[in-house]
Amino acid sequence: MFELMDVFLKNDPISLEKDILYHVEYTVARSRFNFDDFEAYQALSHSVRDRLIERWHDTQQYFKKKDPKRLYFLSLEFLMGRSLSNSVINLGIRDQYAAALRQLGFEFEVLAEQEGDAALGNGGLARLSACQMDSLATLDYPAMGYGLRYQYGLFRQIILDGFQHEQPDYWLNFGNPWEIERVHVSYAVKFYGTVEEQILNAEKCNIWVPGETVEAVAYDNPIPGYGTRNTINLRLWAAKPSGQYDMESYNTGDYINAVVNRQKAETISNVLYPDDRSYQGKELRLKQQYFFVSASLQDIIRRFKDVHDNFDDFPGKVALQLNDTHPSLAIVELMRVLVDEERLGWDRAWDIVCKTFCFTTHTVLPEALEKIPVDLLGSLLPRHLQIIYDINFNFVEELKKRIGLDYSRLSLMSIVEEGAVKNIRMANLSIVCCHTINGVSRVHAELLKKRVFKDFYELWPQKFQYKTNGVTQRRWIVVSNPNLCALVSKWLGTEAWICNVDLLAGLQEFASNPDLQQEWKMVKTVNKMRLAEYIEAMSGVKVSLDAMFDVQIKRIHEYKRQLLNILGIIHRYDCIKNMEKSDKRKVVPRVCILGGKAAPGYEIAKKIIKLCHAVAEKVNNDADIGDLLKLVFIPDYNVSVAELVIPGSDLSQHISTAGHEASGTGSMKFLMNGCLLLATADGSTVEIIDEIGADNMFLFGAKMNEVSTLRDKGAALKVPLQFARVVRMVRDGYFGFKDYFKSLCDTVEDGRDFYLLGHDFSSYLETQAAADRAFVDQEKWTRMSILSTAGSGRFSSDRTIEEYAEKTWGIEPCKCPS
Ligand code: 26W
Repeated sequence: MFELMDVFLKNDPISLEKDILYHVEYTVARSRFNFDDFEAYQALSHSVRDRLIERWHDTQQYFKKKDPKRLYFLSLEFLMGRSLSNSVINLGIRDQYAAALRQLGFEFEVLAEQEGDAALGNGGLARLSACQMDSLATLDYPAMGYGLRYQYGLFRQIILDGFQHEQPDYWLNFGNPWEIERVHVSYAVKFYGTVEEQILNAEKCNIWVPGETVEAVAYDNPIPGYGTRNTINLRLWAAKPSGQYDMESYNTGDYINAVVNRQKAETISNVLYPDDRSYQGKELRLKQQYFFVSASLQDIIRRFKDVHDNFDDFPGKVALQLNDTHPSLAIVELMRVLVDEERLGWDRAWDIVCKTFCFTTHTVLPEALEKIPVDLLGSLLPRHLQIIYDINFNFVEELKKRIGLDYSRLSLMSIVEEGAVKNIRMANLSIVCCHTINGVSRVHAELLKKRVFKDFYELWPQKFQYKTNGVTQRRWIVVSNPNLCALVSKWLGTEAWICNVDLLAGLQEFASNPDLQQEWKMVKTVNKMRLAEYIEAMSGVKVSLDAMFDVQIKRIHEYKRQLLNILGIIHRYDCIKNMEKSDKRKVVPRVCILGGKAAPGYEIAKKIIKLCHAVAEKVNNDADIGDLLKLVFIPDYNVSVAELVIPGSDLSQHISTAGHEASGTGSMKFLMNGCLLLATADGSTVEIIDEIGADNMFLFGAKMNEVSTLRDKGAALKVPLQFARVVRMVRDGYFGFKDYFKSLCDTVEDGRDFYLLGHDFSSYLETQAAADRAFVDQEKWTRMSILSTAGSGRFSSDRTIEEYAEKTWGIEPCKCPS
C-alpha cells in the first residue's frame, strides 16, 4: 500500500504546469497543443479543484474523528461570486499557478476573468453568508453550510433605453468545476397528503401520510480557509424526480404524462426568488424552503446518528443557525422527526429543539417579515401546521401566565395571525423556539428590542443579542485589491493582517507620511484606471481620472435613497449650468457611479433606474459640463463588479433614512479599501463612526430618534427650495419621460415623503460640498483614506464569527493537521 503522502498533489510551478496540461487533455478534452483562454480556465480550475478536494477530504475525516460540536449554517441564499482567485489565494499557491501559466503562455488574471459569478442570492444577506463561510473555514471551525442549488441564479440585468429588463441567469451552462455532485447523497422529501390518527404502542398519535415525493441530491462546494488546511463544505441541494414511481399513472397507460409530472419535481430548486423586499405567499417558495430544510435535517441527523444513539446529546453536538426566517421550518421539521419518527415525546423533543436553534434577523422592515398563509401551509405540509398550532398553544398558555389576559398583546405575539387571511408569522415562531436571536448591528438590536420585537424582548430579554456584521478581508482586499494588499503588507512589515485584521490599525502612525501617501495615491489611481476602462467599455462614457469617483452600488430600494443621490446630481448639474465661466474652474470634477438591481415587480425602484439613465443622457452630453460631471449606471451589478468598482472609488454613499438599514456591509468593503464614506447615522455606520471618528467621514441627515416626529409632520415639514426645484425639473419633463416619472416624484412630495428625502436634502448637499473641499486638499484626503483602512479591523467577518462561536453557537476550532 502506498502512503497517503504519496498521493498528495505537488504545488511547484512545474508540477502545476503538467497538471494543467493533464486537465486540458483529459478533463476538457482539448489538444494540449491548442486550447483557448476559456479552455485554459477550465483546466486550471479543475487542477485547483483537485487540491481543494484533498484538503476537503482530510478536513471531513478529521472532523469525523474528533466529533466536535458542529455548526450548521442554513441559508436559502449564498452570493459566492467567482471562486478561482479566492481559492488559489486561500490555498497559498497563486504565485506558483501564475508562474506555471506564464510558461504555457497564459496570464492568470486573464483566465480568472473567464469565470462567471455564482449568484445564488439577492443582496446583503446572501453575500454575508459567503463572507461568513470564508471566516468559518479560515478560523478552523467545524462548520458546514447548507443551501439550494438554483439552476437560475439572480436575474441578469440588462438596460434597454434606460429601462431594466431581466434575463435568466443560467449559470451552469458551461459546467461548474467548483462543485462535486454526490449522486449517492440523496434524500426523499415529501409533500402534501394527509394526517392520520394511528395507535402505536397503545398510544394515539398523528402520522403524516404524504402524497408526493421529490429527491434531494447533494452538490458539495469546498470552501478553503486561508493559511490552514481546513476546507469546509457548502452543501447545496438540487431537486430530482424521485426514484419511487407513481405506479398507478404508469399502469393506466398515461406514460407521457407520468414522465412529464415526474420531471416537474426538478422545478423546485430551479430559480431563486429575486425579491428582497416583501414576502409573497407563493407555493413554490414554500416548497423550496421545506425541500431545503427537510434534506438538510435528514443529512444532519444521519451524521449525528452515525456516532450517537441518544438525542439528548443532540444540542451538545449540533448548533443550527437560521439565516433569517427563510429556513425556519427547520424548527417544525425537527419537532416532527423527534416526536413522530423518533418518538421522544413532545416535552423532550421541545427541550432539544429549543437548545439547538438560533436565528439572525436581517431586516427592520415589517413588510419583509415572512408570513405564510395557513391554507397554503396546511395543504403542502399538513402535519407541520398541526405542530405549529401545538407550539403556539403551549406558548400562548405560558404567556397568559406571565402577562394575564391582555388579548391585544397576546394576539400580537401569537405565532398565528388572525384576520381575513390567517398567517403563520415565521419571526414569532423563530423567537419562541430559538435560544438566541441576533441582530446584525448595535442599532439594529436596539430597534429590535424597542420596536420590532418589543413584546418578546420584555418576555425574554436574555434571548436577544447582536453581532455586528463583517466582511472578509481575504476577498475584499487580498483578492480584489492586490496592489493595496502588497502596499499594506510592506508598510506593516507583515502579512499577518490577512488573518488578524486588527493589525491594520498599525497604518495609523503612517497616515501623514508623505511616502506612504504617495504610494497610496498611486494604488488608487491604478485602480481608478481599471474602473475607467470598464466604464468606457460598458457605457461608452470617457471619464477623467482627476475627478472624484463617487459610488453608490447596492440593491435599489426606496429606503436606500438612490433617488436622493440622483436629485443631488441634478442639483449639481443645475448649479454648474448656471455658473459664470470663471467659477467653473473651482468645481471639483465628479464621476457619479450607480449600480444595482431592482426586484422585477418593484415599479418605483425601476423608475429610479430609468431616471438615472435619463439624467445621465442629459448631463453626459452637455458641452457646458464636460468633465465637471459625469453620471454612469453600471449594469448587472454583482460580486465581480463590486470587486472592480470598490477599489477604484474615492467616495461611497450609504444614505438610507436613519433606522432602516439593519446593518449594511458594502460600507465595510469600501472602508477597507480606503474609500471615504458619505453616510447617514444608520445601521453599522454608527459603529464605523466609533472606530474611525466622524472627522474622517461625511455624515448628514436626520437622526434615528428624529425620524418618526419628522414623518408625523407630513405636508407641514419644511422642505428646501432647492429640493422643490430639482423635483420640478423631473416633473416638467426636463429629462423627458414626464408622465412616466410622475408617480416617482409623487413619492417624495406633498407630505408623502416617507423616506424624508426633502428634509435631508440640504444637509446632504452641504455634506457633498464638504467632500468636495476635502478632495481639493489631497494630503488631507489621503490621510482620511489611510485612516479608513486602518480603522476597518472591527468590520471583518472573522470578528463576527468568533463572537457567534463563543456567545451563540458554543463551538470551538478543530484544526486539521497539515
Ligand atoms: C422574503 C423576502 C425577503 C428576502 C430577503 C426579505 C428580506 C430579505 C433579506 C433579509 C434582505 C437582506 O439582504 N437584508 C440585508 O442583510 C444584510 C446582512 O445582514 C444587512 O447588512 C442589510 O442591512 C440588510 O438589508
